Amino acid sequence: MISSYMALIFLMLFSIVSEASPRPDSHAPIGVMGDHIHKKGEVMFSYRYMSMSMQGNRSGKLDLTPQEIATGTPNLFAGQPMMPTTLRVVPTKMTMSMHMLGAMYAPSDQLTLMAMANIVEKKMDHITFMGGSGSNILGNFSTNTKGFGDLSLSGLIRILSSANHNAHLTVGLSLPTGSIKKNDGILTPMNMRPNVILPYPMQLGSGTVDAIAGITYSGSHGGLSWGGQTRSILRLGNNSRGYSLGDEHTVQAWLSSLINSQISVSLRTAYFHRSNIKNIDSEIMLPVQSADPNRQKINRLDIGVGLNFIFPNNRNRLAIEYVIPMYQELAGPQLKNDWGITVGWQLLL
Ligand SMILES: [Cu+2]
Repeated sequence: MISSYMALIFLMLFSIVSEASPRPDSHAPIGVMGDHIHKKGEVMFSYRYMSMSMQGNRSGKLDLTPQEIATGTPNLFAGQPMMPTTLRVVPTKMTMSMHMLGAMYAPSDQLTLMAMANIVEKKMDHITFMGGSGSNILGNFSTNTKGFGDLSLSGLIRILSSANHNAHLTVGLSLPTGSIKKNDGILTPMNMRPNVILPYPMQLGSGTVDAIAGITYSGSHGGLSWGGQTRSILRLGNNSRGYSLGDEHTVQAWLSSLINSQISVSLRTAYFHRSNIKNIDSEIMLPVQSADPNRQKINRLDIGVGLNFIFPNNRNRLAIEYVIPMYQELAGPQLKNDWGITVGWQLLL
């Protein structure tokens, strides 16, 4: 009799513990930002390292060679002094890496506050074609930028909370802590090497205060979990150099499966849209696609595979996700996304 009571108590304790212990898939794949909220009083710190690579050019859905661009793509600045009629500098590859630090704090069960800061490093490789026409190559050069990106501050507001379904709204601001005046040396088609303000994709921030808005849902049943998120970044006005980057919208969904109580694997698909730049930085005037405000729009569908790991103490999480594009349509020519990887560590205090 006593032993069966003991067994019952043990069973109850065990079930309470296992119910209370978080699952590795209670966080979305690590490439998703602001995917979860916290219980009152919880504090979480996170570090993510993101690396992405772009390679080759495309206009619309058509791939273009550097020679095709240098001889066939009109230069926005044609007609101005020293300006060729076609683009004569062609980006061939770009890499970007980012160290992202995040902090979350929940003043109540309904509200989680989140801050994210990052350090960005970018590198772009180019071919410079000789003179105003033809397909003779003058040389190659790379430009590099590095520094703080924009700082985001958000509130995550719970709108649905049940055993298997959760949802929250995200409202926030991105503050223009990233530079929009980064410069570096380039090689011009006339064989000069001036130091110039670099084209838009090499800058580190938007220069504007941006609104962040989104909705996130997540659910689970048995060994499976899933979720979806929409997230938009809306530029408020023009920046100090007179332009505003295109608004960005992401719509995504993911599915995760438990391997055991510590490890889950995930599959994610994300649709990303970015508009062209409005207005222009009057000092960014080069015969290169990246200097054209109307060659910035992106429609892209990505697919990602990931792994989440939660340490037995339930306080530390490690996660990794690898993403490749399935489809991309670019107001081009623009460099195509090739792959991206995110590795993250999250610590619940
Ligand atoms: Cu968190």
